[in-house]
Amino acid sequence: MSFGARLSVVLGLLVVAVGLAVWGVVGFILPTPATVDFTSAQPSGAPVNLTVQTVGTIGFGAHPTWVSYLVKSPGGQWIHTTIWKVPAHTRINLTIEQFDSGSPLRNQQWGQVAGTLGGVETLNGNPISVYDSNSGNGVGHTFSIPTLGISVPLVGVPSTANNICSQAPCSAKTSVVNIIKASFMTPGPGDYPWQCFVPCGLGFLYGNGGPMSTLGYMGGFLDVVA
Ligand SMILES: [Cu+2]
Repeated sequence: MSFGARLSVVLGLLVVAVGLAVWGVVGFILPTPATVDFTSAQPSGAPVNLTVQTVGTIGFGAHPTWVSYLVKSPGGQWIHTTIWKVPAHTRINLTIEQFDSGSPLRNQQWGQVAGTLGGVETLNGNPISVYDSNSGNGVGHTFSIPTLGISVPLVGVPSTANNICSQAPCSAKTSVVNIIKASFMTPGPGDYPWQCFVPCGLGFLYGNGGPMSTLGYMGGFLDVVA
């Protein structure tokens, strides 16, 4: 190997080492959203009630204009995080308060309810197994856990409503809302990523940057424990 070749190998390895160091330090410094623990919220084996909300603009924090999920703690407090600890092999009764408007889906597949008990969600009390996003108010977000085959489309509120919430936490008493409910069973222990599949990151490339790619907004983890 010539001196030049050896030099470029060394320089190449140096670049990789520096890159890994920067990646590690940045990852360490970046804040991680808190975990809300639902494992002791009810007697062992009993269903867990998990209530979340979606809002078009969260109205506070580092990115007040971003779209986001929030979760209601077992104590009844709204918390801005997307990491939820739940017990394994347990029925989760999910309630999603959807305060955001919607639009026709780029991929109609995401109008399909999947992986829930009975293969349905209820939209303001009416069971549906699929939603045609080209009708009505379209779909704003999905709650999807790809590794579990679960997906719940969140039908949008009318974009013409004059009481659309723009400051979280939102209240169904004062803002237009769609209440979506679905139940599913948790699998064995593990960290299961969940996310929204509607490119709702307004102002970002193809709608997939910003809140769509930042933990704590349109994606998180279901931390399933034994
Ligand atoms: Cu979304």
